[in-house]
Amino acid sequence: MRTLTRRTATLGVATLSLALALTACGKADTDSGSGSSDGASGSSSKALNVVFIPKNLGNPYFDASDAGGKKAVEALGGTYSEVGPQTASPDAQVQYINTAAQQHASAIVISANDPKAIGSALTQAKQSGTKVVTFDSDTEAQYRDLFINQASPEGIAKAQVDGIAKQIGDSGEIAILSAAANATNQNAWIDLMKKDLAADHPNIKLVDTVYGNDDDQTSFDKTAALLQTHPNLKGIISPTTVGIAAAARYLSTSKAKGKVALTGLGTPNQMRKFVTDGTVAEFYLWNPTDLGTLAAYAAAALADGKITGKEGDKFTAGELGDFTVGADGTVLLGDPTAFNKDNIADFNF
Ligand code: RAM
Repeated sequence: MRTLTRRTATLGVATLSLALALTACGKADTDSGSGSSDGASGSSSKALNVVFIPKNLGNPYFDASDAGGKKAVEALGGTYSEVGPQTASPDAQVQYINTAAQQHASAIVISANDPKAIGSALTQAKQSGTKVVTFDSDTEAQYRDLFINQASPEGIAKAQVDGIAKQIGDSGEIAILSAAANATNQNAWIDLMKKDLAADHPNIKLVDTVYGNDDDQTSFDKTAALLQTHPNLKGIISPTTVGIAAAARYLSTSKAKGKVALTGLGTPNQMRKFVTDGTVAEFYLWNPTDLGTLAAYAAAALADGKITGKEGDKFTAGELGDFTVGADGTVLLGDPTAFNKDNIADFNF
């Protein structure tokens, strides 16, 4: 666990100047997506105005992460807004990126549904002075200033593969229920999971990978279809909070409950009842609220000119402490946590 430290005096000065600039601009917080339109473009004297764009709205994971972002932006005296599409499709975020850039947002914080599809919109935003921070799911590196990574992809993949292996006696058929087919984060984890399976679990056979598009009903239906298509299925890995919750809901009332294991990445609040009723033994996640907090502080440090996003840059993320930019403009939050019946009551997100 990361040691908690207080914000530095330097950041306090930055906070004050941002607060003064905001007062001058007279813009209150808004959830409507209309950003500040003070006409400046990315200079350090500009009021902080950060636009969060999740993969899709109505996803409790992003509700938690963006709440962390809102709190951090407001603690810095800035204006926060959240806008985004209803569906997690590749280019659905483009219009929101364009609007944020036209309104001269200081920074966009975005989780990408596709590594390329939003690239030219982000490039234009950067050219007009808006800093671009990806978090949770990255784009190709040239389209953003920083990527805030929740945990190492290797650690996330291994936790899920070892988890399903433990639950099915390290042998038998499994399937993956993912998010959108092009999602950068899920696809990176799936590639690593396949490698882990091949290297460490030769008796587990991955028979199918299906996509629920981070949509509850689609994920529910795909779970039903998986069980029908693969009658010998022993386990499902769902590396998406939407997918695992929908799959758990399906399993909890089906005759496969307790016979087909389910693990993956979920939020404790969505999964609590399925751990309690025995549908799910264990699943994994990092703290999405902390991820949003870290992304917001990184965005503010970029917008304020305190960092440029190069390797070795250092900044402070409020009570989360100090962070250093690593290779490829990536900042790492920490390790994933395992949730099961012994600890799930301790978490509320
Ligand atoms: C869903 C989204 C998100 C992912 C989590 C685990 O909420 O796909 O990008 O990080 O699951």
